[in-house]
Amino acid sequence: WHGSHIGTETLRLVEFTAFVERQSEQDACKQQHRFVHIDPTPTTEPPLEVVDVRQIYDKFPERGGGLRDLYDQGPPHAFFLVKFWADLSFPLPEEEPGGTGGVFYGVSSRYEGPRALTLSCTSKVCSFGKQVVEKLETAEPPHWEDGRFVFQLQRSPLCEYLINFIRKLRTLPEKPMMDSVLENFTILQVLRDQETQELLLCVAFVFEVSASERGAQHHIYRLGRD
Ligand code: G9O
Repeated sequence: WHGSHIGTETLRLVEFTAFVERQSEQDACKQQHRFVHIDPTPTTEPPLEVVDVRQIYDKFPERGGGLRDLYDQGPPHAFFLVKFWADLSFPLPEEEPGGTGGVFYGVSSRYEGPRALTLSCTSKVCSFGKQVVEKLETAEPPHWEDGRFVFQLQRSPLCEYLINFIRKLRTLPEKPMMDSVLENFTILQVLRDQETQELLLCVAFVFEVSASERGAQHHIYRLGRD
């Protein structure tokens, strides 16, 4: 499989966003800031570069369902790496006049594929390669749209660990300090067919902060092993 996006013949990631939102008291509308974002990719993009999965083993648990075990079980073409440059430059909700009310941290993602299945998503947040939070979610039942099934995990609340992590990160004065903290912070997501437990996608996320004027960026790689 040599596409330019995160996906296989069974499941493809269409969109991914982690955001903070607050209700504005003046105009009663929601203001959203995206920390990270993956847009639907045009199919004209070049094929993805490959990163050797062994280079990132130590950033995740290896055994007991960790990255090495998962990759051993395969299928290898379902493994991807995303480097995010997160945009943390937004006014602190806490600093807004009127207090902290109405702040929501969430993640929304969308996938598509040819099979109607029950999609489960496990997320492992890791610090120094050790899992600190694990979350298991099930996508909404898929709906049929333009000849394929669409799966959504909408507005899943970010866990307290991640909210506190982002808040603390933002108190650091310089990008290099934030980046050195982020060197030891990773997230692993595994998507499976809930009934058969077949692994459909495995995505490893690593992070830096974006230079403030550039906004959120990302780069996607395939994970390989010769
Ligand atoms: C620099 C930090 C940016 C944070 C981006 C967060 C990406 C979120 C990926 C999904 C994680 C879900 C796991 C979980 O526990 N959610 O609460």
